[in-house]
Amino acid sequence: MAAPDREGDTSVVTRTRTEKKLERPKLYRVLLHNDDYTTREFVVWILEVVFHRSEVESVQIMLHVHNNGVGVAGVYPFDVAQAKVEKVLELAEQNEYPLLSTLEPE
Ligand code: TYC
Repeated sequence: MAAPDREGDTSVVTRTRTEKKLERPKLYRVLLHNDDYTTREFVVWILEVVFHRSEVESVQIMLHVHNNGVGVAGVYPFDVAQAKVEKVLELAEQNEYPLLSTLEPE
């Protein structure tokens, strides 16, 4: 907390910049949803190129989605998460797969 600035009878207390910077950004889960048409290989490739997952992690996440219907590809601040969802949908459309990706608050 900064020292109060005094002017007559009033005083103003200014919050310091370092205090503001400690606020954590809200995080969002990027989800992948299962479907019957997208290939396993394409989902693994998406996890590698969009979410920078290793091949082993990508196969594990893909199988989790395949078996459970939905799974978490990654957790990011809102702008990054939104950009990842858009990239997945763009690559899926270009490759004519119905793969769905959505966001949810953590
Ligand atoms: N169920 C798909 C298949 O058997 C594979 C798949 C996994 C699709 C994960 C989408 O998000 C997904 N070819």
